[in-house]
Amino acid sequence: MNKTRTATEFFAGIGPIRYEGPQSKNPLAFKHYNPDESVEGRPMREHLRFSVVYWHTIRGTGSDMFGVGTWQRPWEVGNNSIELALNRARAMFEFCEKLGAPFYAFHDRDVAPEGKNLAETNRNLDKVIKELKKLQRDTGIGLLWGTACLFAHPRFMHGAATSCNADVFAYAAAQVKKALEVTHELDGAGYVFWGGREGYSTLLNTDMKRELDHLGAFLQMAVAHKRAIGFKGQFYIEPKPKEPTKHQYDSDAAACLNFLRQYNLLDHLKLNLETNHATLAGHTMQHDLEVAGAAGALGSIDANTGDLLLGWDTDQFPTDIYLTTQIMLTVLKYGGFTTGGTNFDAKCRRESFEPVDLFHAHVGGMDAFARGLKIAAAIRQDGRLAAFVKDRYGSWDSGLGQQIERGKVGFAELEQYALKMGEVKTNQSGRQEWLENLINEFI
Ligand code: XUL
Ligand code: CO
Repeated sequence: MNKTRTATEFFAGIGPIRYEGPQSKNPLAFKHYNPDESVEGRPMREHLRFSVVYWHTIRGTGSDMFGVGTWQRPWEVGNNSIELALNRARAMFEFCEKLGAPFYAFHDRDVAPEGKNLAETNRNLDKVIKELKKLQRDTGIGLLWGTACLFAHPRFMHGAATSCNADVFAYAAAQVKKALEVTHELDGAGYVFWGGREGYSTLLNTDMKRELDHLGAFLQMAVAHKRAIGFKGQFYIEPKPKEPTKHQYDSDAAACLNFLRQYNLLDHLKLNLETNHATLAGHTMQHDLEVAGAAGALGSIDANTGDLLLGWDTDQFPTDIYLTTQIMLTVLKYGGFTTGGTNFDAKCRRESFEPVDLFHAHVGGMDAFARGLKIAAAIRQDGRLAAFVKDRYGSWDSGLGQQIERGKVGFAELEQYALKMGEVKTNQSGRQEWLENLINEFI
């Protein structure tokens, strides 16, 4: 640990964070996340694959629409130079190393400043990528996924791939091409497409079919470029229903899957699901995970939580054990993460302005997921929940149900069956209240 620290230490006096067990009163220790502890035959570190985000943790300022930033970030010295970008990279790796997070994630523009033109911007990016590569090598910390920021610059006011302006589509394509190349260079485990402004503010000025066709073509081009450069990482699409636009095309897991199917992309992209996006779509996170899992497309998660009394994307750190239990029940059910992981797309509150608050936030999130993982494993080990669900569908395991599932009967045979039966006499209780009590036995 910390073998790479040479010059400046940005989180002086903090870390490394260690597992001290549930009795510990040390706020900067894990009570439940014990990376080497085996759960269902796999160490927790490999189950959870925690990742820290560049945009909130290193680049966030704590500003909101009513006020400027409040966060103290010792690496933010001087203007937006390459020197500052390199400092931010070192701060990121110091943080991940002290926290014990094996991965990080970034947008291209988080890591290096835009230049006068695209060529200069690409050169800026290359300079910082070189340093990130070195930091990855020195620490063993890897890139969970890269992405391109296609929403902050004014050129993307109408969207990127779905812009009404073909020049913007071209610019976005060039930017994603480069972002894919640097993600490949850093051996990223994946690449995320979040449709930053791919949606509309009003249908009065929008040709929806044309925009969706363009988005499909854009992703086809990305798949082709991935193949051309030999990038083996997993592509993901990240659903979100609104914000910044009134309606985002990738609104939820089901909408994304339908879009991917329509444009022949289902074999090439899985889903990166974010809790607060699912709740903004009117779903639970577990709902969207189940939708993705059923389609074989559960890829990765952006771990955070919203405030259900507020209608926007508050990106809070997850601390709710029911939430993490539900998430891990579904993740384990579908075989766990392979290329994906638990990426904290979350930020401290504006009032939590000290660097140490970043540690409190991540330690809490990691412990909440560790508990969710252990509780989900215990529920699975106990077996009563799974046995109940299996039994509930027992009528499909033999006889008529089995014949229906195997496509052996049609409406005519079923009519004969129903006429003979007279009335259904075999319904059983759904036992929701008992099942809720059962979950509480483990929490
Ligand atoms: C926005 C969001 C993004 C994506 C990456 O709500 O979640 O940060 O995760 O572009
Ligand atoms: Co996200």
